[in-house]
Amino acid sequence: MGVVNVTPDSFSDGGRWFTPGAAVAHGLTLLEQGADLLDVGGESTRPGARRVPVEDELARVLPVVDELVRRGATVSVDTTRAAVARAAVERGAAVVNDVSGGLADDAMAGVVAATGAVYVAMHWRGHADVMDDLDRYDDVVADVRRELAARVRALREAGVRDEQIVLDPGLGFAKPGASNWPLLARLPELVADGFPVLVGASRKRFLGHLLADADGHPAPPLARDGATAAVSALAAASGAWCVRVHEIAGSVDAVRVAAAWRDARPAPLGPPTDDETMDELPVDEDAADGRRPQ
Ligand code: PMM
Repeated sequence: MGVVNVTPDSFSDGGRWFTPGAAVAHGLTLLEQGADLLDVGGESTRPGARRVPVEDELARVLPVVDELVRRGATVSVDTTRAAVARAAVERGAAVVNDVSGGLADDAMAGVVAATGAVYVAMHWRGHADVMDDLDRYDDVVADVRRELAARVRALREAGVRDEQIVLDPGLGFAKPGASNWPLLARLPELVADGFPVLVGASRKRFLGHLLADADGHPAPPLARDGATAAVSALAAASGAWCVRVHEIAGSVDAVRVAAAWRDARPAPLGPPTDDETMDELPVDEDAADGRRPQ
């Protein structure tokens, strides 16, 4: 999933694709580089960011969705607002990517149920201006899985079908640097919950801290793409369904490496048959002598 931020202030690429023409051109470049899906967003979720009025979000997003759909792209709309989600899906967006998992707008689940769109429910605890104060966890992986399970229950109650749902651990959202790593290292636990999983690590602060210079200054966002691609490879190898990234080429290669690696694995070993037990393995008597229990 390639990111098309139509915002003046995103932390990683703020303002670069702010006009509809620039955003569409950028989206087409990402497609050429191998993106399967384009995520169009009109509201920054940068820590501390203020909300934009819904009319502004619609005005930013819809012309870009229109044109990318017309050009044949599979489009996702990155929004927490039901009105924006509905308008984008009516114009051909296939996916609603909601960083609030439905918590920011009570009407969202109903719109998702009514439209049948694929819905990415991300783990979220509050808007960008307050999220850095909402970062207490007992066990970050267990807490995120439990809170996502609550979102799944609410979505089902509103009539959303399981086949529509994708889950996302919400890296960097109400999560201080260190707590992002267990969410990645233990991704198979989230995958095992049974829904496709999306990972959005691209250029985030915790990667900047990982790559800090000798004086402790974090690497700037544009210097985090190598680390992002490494996360893409490991996330894909851990069973992620999708990675959301700003720089596509490196992550496309990374995901291909993960797929080739997986495909070259031998089939998993089953339980030993009777004539395959350890007792039946040939023993090198000389080498084994000194190590046999007497
Ligand atoms: N991160 C950002 C925005 N949207 N959506 C999902 N599903 N997962 C994420 O981790 C995520 C997201 C923030 O990054 P940006 O400002 O660079 O777009």
